[in-house]
Amino acid sequence: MQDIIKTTCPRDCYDACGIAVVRKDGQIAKILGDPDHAVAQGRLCGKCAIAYNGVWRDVKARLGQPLRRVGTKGEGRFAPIPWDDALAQIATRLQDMIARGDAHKIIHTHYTGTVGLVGGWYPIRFFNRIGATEVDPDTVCNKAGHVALELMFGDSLHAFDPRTVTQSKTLLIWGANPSHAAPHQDRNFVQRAKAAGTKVIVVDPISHGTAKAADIHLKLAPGTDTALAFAILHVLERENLFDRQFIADHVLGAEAIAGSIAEMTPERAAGICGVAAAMIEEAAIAYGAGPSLLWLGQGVQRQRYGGNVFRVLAALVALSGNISKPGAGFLYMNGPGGRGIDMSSVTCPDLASDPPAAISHVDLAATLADANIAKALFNWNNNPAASSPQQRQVRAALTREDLFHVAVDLFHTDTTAYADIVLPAASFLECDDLILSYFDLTMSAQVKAASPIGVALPNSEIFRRLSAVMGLTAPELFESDDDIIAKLLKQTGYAGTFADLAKRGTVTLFSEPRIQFESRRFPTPSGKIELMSDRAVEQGLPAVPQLIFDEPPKAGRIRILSPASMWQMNSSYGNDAMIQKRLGKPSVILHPVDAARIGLAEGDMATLRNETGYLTLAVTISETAQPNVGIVYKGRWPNATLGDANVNVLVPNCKSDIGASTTVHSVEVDILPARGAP
Ligand SMILES: Nc1nc2c(c(=O)[nH]1)N[C@H]1C(S)=C(S)[C@@H](COP(=O)(O)OP(=O)(O)OC[C@H]3O[C@@H](n4cnc5c(=O)[nH]c(N)nc54)[C@H](O)[C@@H]3O)O[C@H]1N2
Ligand SMILES: Nc1nc2c(c(=O)[nH]1)N[C@H]1C(S)=C(S)[C@@H](COP(=O)(O)OP(=O)(O)OC[C@H]3O[C@@H](n4cnc5c(=O)[nH]c(N)nc54)[C@H](O)[C@@H]3O)O[C@H]1N2
Ligand code: SF4
Ligand SMILES: [Mo]
Repeated sequence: MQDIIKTTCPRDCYDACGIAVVRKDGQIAKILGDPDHAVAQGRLCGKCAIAYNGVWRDVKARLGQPLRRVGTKGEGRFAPIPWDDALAQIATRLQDMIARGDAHKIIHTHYTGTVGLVGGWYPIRFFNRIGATEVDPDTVCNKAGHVALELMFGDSLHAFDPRTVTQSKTLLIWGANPSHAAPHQDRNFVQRAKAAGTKVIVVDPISHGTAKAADIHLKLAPGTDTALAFAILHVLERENLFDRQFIADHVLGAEAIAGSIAEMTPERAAGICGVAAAMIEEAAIAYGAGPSLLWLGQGVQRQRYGGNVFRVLAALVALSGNISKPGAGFLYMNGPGGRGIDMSSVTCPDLASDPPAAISHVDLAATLADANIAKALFNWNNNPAASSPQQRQVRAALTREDLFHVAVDLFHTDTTAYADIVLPAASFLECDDLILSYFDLTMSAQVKAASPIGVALPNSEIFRRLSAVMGLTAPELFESDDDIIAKLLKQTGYAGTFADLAKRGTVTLFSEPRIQFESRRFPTPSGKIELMSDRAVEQGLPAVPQLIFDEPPKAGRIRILSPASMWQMNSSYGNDAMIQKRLGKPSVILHPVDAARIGLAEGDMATLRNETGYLTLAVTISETAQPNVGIVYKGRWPNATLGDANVNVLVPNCKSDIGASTTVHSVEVDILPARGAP
């Protein structure tokens, strides 16, 4: 007998595709895109179509039972143990640390394994209760942007409603690559808007698919965004495209950046950014005339002054008045709050006796290396040995024999190889959850379609059981997934039950398109958009956005960008054989000018080296890059790669100016021809 279960992809992806799980006699036969789903339209992206029908359901690759380490740390030798033993051993070690007053020396990292509201967030209750230290997940991704937008608008999680694009004349995509990171929205949203007459402008150092298809591509030098944005503001002012009334009523401190605007002519910016002045003028006039949408990518803020860049980009929105009206606004992400969901009802911060402590991912290596500040590590939904900066230093710290390490994952990864205990998690196909797209304002059901592999358990159940074994009693630690899901559904105002939602897959919570900040009251202290911010000063930041930008790399160095790969989701799928074939050899994409200067031909091996590490890669030559800029896509599994490292071996512990966030796109290296294979 064949049946079809509708569910939803819970990857950290803009698209949140609807999935049709085809089952034969109750067993999963095939995972397809849901033909009824407005975004997926019957197609998954290539990477998920492969991995969900490959490694994700491969019982040999998946973890099916708890394991304890029998080899040295990093060696990857483990022996199975029953759940009771695994949980008892963990409980004993943690209880001992807690009794000694070292609870805050229990460090936990988590992030994008699943973005399900339960699977992604419920375990935080446990860590709040015991007083552990969280490695702030956003600091390895998008924290600088969040903090900057929060300072200026009072909220970074209320974005434009993509449906308003029908009223937009221009769509400006700044430092995002939808052709990789949001492949369905690239087709459905960007290309459809363009076909309907909306002018699409992309600002990006590389010629990715979305940039190539755009009306205008401003291919700026990385790190020069501030100069370009101030030049756009210069043109807007000159062309009388500032919204003077909106500024007078709703913007604080516009006059304080007047000097920078006057100074940065398009001609001057052209010299800094490497973009023709005429193109800057054309883009500025299109954006300023509006109504315009601005899609703020996460790539653009992953640089040394990424927070400041976001503050200047927010000034584009504020001074042109491209907000609070149909067809206008900006998108970083649409958070749960806009759909009525209170995430603290999932994470329960009040369970902590002291405010939960947090550190930056950028400090992970140093933290784990220090026995005085890290006694235990839990990693769940996260593969820091592949994803975090200072890869070599992180992995060296993970060899500490006295660091008690528990890993919760679907697979043996580069990180689990160091763990004392490995716990097998159930995948999204094996438990219910709620998924919220962060691009649009829908809500979707993740629906159990199969039993977990072996004795694997959902993240939430693992932490319920551990709480019980540790003798913890707070009722919040034992709330069932069904109850949490029902509570969250009620918060959204959705009239049905989870079973109703499961039948439909995805629902839109608002029948009419929402206008971003329609009330024109911004949740800042002044109620206005704060270009001038006292709160910034309190955080030790300049009061207003600054005209600062990066110089080109020194003396022949190359700036390496490591954005989203088409074939992986962060490091996920790096262990799928078919995906590995699609990925081909680990490579660096160089511009022909640089390849010629260094003396490299297509397919040659080259070593990238800087103060943090080195990596040998095959050379691909393409004008997708630009002179002085190379591309190494993120996410390879070090242990599946000759040389046992990925691009994060080159990423230093350098923090962004705002939010102590990662700076993966500010990395500079020397490149030398290498002999032979890596
Ligand atoms: N150089 C460079 N590095 C980067 C970036 C970059 O642009 N350049 N991007 C950064 C960004 S944006 C991010 S968000 C981070 C992401 O980094 P991570 O959060 O480490 O993301 P993944 O590498 O996909 O690892 C997620 C892990 O969760 C596991 N998993 C999947 N489902 C489940 C589940 O249900 N339960 C449990 N317990 N585990 C599960 C997967 O098998 C995988 O091992 O990487 C960052 N690293
Ligand atoms: N296929 C796939 N999809 C993904 C992911 C994945 O790994 N693979 N990861 C998911 C996650 S966790 C996230 S956070 C998102 C990230 O998705 P995006 O927001 O698109 O972020 P990135 O891929 O890091 O980078 C986007 C663009 O920023 C550009 N960029 C780099 N430096 C600069 C600069 O100085 N200025 C400007 N203007 N642009 C710059 C890069 O060239 C790149 O094209 O994607 C999600 N979707
Ligand atoms: S990763 Fe994104 S594009 Fe791929 S199936 Fe999942 S939601 Fe869709
Ligand atoms: Mo991310």
